[in-house]
Amino acid sequence: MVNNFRSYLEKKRALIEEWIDNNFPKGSGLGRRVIEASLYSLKAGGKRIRPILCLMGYELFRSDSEKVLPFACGLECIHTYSLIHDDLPCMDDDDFRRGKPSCHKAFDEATAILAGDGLLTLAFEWFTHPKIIKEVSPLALLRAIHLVSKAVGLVGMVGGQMADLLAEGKKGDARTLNWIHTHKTVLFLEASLVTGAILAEAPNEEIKVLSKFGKKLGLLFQIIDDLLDIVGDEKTLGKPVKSDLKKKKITYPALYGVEKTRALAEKVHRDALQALEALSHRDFKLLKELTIYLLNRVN
Ligand code: GRG
Repeated sequence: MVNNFRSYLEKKRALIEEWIDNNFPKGSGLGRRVIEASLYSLKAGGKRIRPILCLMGYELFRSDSEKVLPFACGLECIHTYSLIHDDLPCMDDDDFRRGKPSCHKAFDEATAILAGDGLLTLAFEWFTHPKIIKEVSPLALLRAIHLVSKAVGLVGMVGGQMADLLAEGKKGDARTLNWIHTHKTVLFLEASLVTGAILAEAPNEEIKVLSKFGKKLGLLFQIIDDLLDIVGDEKTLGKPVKSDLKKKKITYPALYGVEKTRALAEKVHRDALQALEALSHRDFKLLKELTIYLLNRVN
C-alpha cells in the first residue's frame, strides 16, 4: 500500500511538472527576467501537495482528473507566489527555499515581488484555461475559483500572513496561534482538496465532509511544519531549521513543547481519519495514505 501510494505521488508530480513545462509562458520579450524568476521558483522542487490534493478531491468522484490539471497547477502557482513573498527581507527574510537561494537572492527584490505577482495572476489564467472551460461545468468552475480566492485572500492566507508578522516576538496564546495557522495554511490546503470535488460536481453533503477532513489535514500539515523547524534536518528540508525559533514566531512547539506537539499531531491525525469515515461508500484509501504521509513527513 505504502509503495503504491509513493508511486501515485510520483506519477501525479510528474504530470504536474510536465503540464507546467509545456504551458508556462515562454519569455522572449523585454520582460523575460520576471518569467525566468517565476519559473526558477516554481521549478525549484516542492512536494506539490496542493495540486495533488485537488486531483485527489476530483478522483474521489470521477476518474478523468487530467481534465483539471490546469486548475491544479494554478494552485501551485499561488503557493509558489506566497513562498516567494514570504521569503522577502520585509517579511520572513529567508535566503533559502526548496534547497536553493530564495527568489530575491537568485534575482533581486523587485524581480521577486513581480515574480510573485505574476504567478498569482497566472493562476487565474490557468484556472480559466480553455481546456478547463471545455471540460468542466461553468458553475462548478466559478464556485471553485470563488472558494480558492477567498481561502488565499484578505480573509484567508494574506490575512494569516499579516497576523503572523504582527505576532512575531510577542508572547502568543493558543487562540492567536490557531487563528494564524488556520488562515495562513489550513484554508488553502482545505480549498485545494475541496475545489477538486467541486470541479467533479460532487454532492454538497460530501463536499462538507471533505471540507471537515481538509481542515484536520491542514492543521496536521502545519503542526508537523512547526515540529520540523525544531527537529528537522536542514538538508532534507531545503531551508534553515530553527528559523521560527530565532524569529520568536508563535508555533505549537513554542507553546506546548515538542512532546505535547507530537501528541497533538497524532490526535489531529486520528480526527482526520475519523472524518473520512463519513465517505465510507467512496474509495478514500489514497486520502488515508496521504494523512499518514503528512504525519510522518520529513520535509
Ligand atoms: C506572502 C501572502 C503571503 C503568504 C505567505 C506560505 C506562507 C504564507 C508562508 C510560508 C511560511 C510557512 C512555513 C508556512 C507554513 C506552511 C507552509 C506554507 C509550508 C510550505 O509549504 P510546503 O511544505 O512547501 O508545501 P513545498 O516547498 O513542499 O511546496
